[in-house]
Amino acid sequence: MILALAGGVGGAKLAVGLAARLPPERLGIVVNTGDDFVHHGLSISPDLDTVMYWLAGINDAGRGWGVADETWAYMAALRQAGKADWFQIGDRDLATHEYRTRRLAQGDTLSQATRLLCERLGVGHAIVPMSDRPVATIVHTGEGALAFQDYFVRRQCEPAVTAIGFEGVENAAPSPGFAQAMADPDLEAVVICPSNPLLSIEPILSLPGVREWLRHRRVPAIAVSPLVGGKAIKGPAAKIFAELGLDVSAAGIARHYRGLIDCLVVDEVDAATVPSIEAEGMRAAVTRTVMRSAADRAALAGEVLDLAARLGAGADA
Ligand code: FO1
Repeated sequence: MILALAGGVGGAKLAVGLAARLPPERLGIVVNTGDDFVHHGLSISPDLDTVMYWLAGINDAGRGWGVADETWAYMAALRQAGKADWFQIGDRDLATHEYRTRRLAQGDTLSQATRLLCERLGVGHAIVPMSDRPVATIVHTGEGALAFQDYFVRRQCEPAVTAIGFEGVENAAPSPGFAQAMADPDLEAVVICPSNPLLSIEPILSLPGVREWLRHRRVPAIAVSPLVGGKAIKGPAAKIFAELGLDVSAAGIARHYRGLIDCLVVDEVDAATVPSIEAEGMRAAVTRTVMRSAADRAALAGEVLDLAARLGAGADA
């Protein structure tokens, strides 16, 4: 069993590659829920939906989030009614939020609602929320504390970040699916997807017990760097690293994950950073990490799985 930790688009792409390589019983994908919020009365879980739409093959590849061939009648109606329209909810996407909201109101957990949504879309691989309890990412900025989507979408990540917090995390717990995967005797490896380490992966690692478990696990843990040549493929990772005074490079990612992983996978353009990654007490693997096509996604997943098998066997990676 391979346990993947994922956030938004970068996570979804590697998850798709892993799902192409592994049958459902050999893959569990734990997804960040720190971005979740209630908007127009709808329970919205952007990262869960991004991973789900990508695995279902109905994602909008251009935007990264939402559904392909979307229509926008609901947004037009909201606008006409003078309601907030800064967060784009397509008509097809609305059906997901409506169903999740209804199931949660009926007493389902987020894990149960997610499983039903995945079933509806024919997604066979397990996508599980990091927790069934609410955790809200709060972005502290020069303009004050902002709720995650206020920072990310409404303010377009413009305010300079001074700190990031996860409201409710100390009272949350890993979801049953996540807890089960961590305790699974058949667990073979942990893969940290190339998602934003501070916004997407950190909420997962901040759940009670998770960081300690990762530190003491007996199976290999591999992360794929989301930075290529000091830039993020998508999103504000590089900008936030710089604002927080962190090293905006693959070596900076290695420092961030120090003690938690055995190996960092970096892109070919970052080959020169290998010694500085190894100086953080981990291995480095160099390959093409930019995933533009299904073939790229499966190739990177294959490399990561081979690496995990070699590390698990105790061989030189
Ligand atoms: N991201 C945007 O930049 N603008 C949007 O209007 C927007 C709408 C949206 C609707 C549903 C959904 O599942 C995701 C959506 N996202 C949007 C993406 C999302 O807010 C962020 O990408 C993630 O939270 C960060 O991983």
